[in-house]
Amino acid sequence: YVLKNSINSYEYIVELVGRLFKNRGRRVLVVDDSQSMRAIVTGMLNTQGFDVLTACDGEEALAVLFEHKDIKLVLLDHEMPVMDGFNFLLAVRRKIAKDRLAIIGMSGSNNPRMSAQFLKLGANDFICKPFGYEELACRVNQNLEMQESLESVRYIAYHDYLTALFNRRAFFEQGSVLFEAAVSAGTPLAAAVMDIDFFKKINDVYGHDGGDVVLKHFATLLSAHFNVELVARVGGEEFFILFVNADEAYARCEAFRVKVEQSAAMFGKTAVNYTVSIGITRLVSQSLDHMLKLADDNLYKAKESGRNRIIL
Ligand code: GH3
Ligand code: MG
Ligand code: MG
Ligand code: MG
Ligand code: MG
Repeated sequence: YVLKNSINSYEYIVELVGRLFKNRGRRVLVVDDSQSMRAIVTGMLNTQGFDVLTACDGEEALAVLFEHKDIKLVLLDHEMPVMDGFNFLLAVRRKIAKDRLAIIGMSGSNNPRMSAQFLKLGANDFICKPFGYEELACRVNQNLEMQESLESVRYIAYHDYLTALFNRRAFFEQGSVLFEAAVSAGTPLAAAVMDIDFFKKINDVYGHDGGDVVLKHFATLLSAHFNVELVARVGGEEFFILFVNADEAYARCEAFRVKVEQSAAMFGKTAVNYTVSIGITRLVSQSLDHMLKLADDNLYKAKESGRNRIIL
């Protein structure tokens, strides 16, 4: 009898335990002027494992939101003193887009346009008061899952799969911002293009997997060495670096070139030695693209004159 009647609650408990683990550390903000509403919603969300913060009007909510950058979702009442839900939405959406922070409007108003107004002002979803535990849990979890899918798509779009470095798209999007800033401030930038020497030979000797190990090894050295510069893998064994401090570029690249020369990638038990050639330019020319073209010309000269060297 007990077994037969506990199947539903057993499934419920399994689901809940899963949620508790999944939601641990996920931060949600509940904004409502009613103390009892805040308590009810907080209780429901705590059961789901969420870390819940509260605010009793829009202005307080803005302060909480900008203090806690890890808030992923806001449950937002409409009528509140000081700043209502609509004005909170207007203020937040000027700074944080829909795909970075989920906002779910809540209202018990009988105005039939309430939900549409919330959505038009930038809410991701709407829930009608009074609501039950199940609907709240479904909407909150669904909106968070959507945010997390977007986050992983964003990550994939801007990173190289093999090395986890930024890719070409990330380099040019972020690099253009730095380039424009340097042009308007009149400060010189430097750009470097790096290319592993005789990489085809590494592939020939150790196979494609051996080549991949070298690429990962190189990427690890690169991100450890150039930890403040913008670094990206832009092609097979080609990498771009953008220096905001142009004066340091040559010395930092030379130290890196030596580091690459003196360390080896481990392919199984085999130490694979390799070197890198580097072309640098420190002009601010008409575009970032053009700067990299000039750096690439220097890379070509570095290759021509014997490899494992830098041309500035
Ligand atoms: P150089 O010193 O002139 O740069 O000679 P190189 O052999 O490095 O020249 P090249 O740029 O022609 O060779 C690059 C090779 O990199 C060709 C390509 O098969 C290989 N490659 C490109 N992407 C990958 C990758 O993701 N993994 C591996 N293992 N090889 C790759
Ligand atoms: Mg209210
Ligand atoms: Mg080449
Ligand atoms: Mg090469
Ligand atoms: Mg190449």
